[in-house]
Amino acid sequence: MCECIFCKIIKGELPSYKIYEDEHTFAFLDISNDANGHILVIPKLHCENVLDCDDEILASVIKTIKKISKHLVDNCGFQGVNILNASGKAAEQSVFHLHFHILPRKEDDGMKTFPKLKENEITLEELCEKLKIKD
Ligand code: DGP
Repeated sequence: MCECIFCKIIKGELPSYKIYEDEHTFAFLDISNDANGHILVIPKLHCENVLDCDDEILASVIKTIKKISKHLVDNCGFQGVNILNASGKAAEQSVFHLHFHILPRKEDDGMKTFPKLKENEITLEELCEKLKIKD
């Protein structure tokens, strides 16, 4: 039996506030009840995060994220969204069923959803050499 809490939410074995559902995806309110409507979008097929997610399933999750984001802006009085994902323990993922957070934003909401990080000591050129995908 699957012990994953998000799988249980999809199956209705745990309660949730559903925002949207289609064949491959499910969206519901985050339990934290913060950020004027913090929404989680997940695939129905279990995977841990973006690193092991099937490409087509991931595409359907992104499509649902766009649909909900447009709805928030077109119909719910928001002017933008932040879309966040943690993939892996090192990235502070806490529930290991792929999920994207949607945070609806208003221009004057005062929320700080992007961390200001310390500037690197190595140059952009060095970083690019280290990180780029080589043919
Ligand atoms: P992350 O840290 O990116 O893995 O986010 C996990 C999110 O999942 C966190 O914002 C809280 C949310 N969450 C955890 N358990 C539940 C639950 O049982 N119901 C709902 N609706 N959200 C949950």
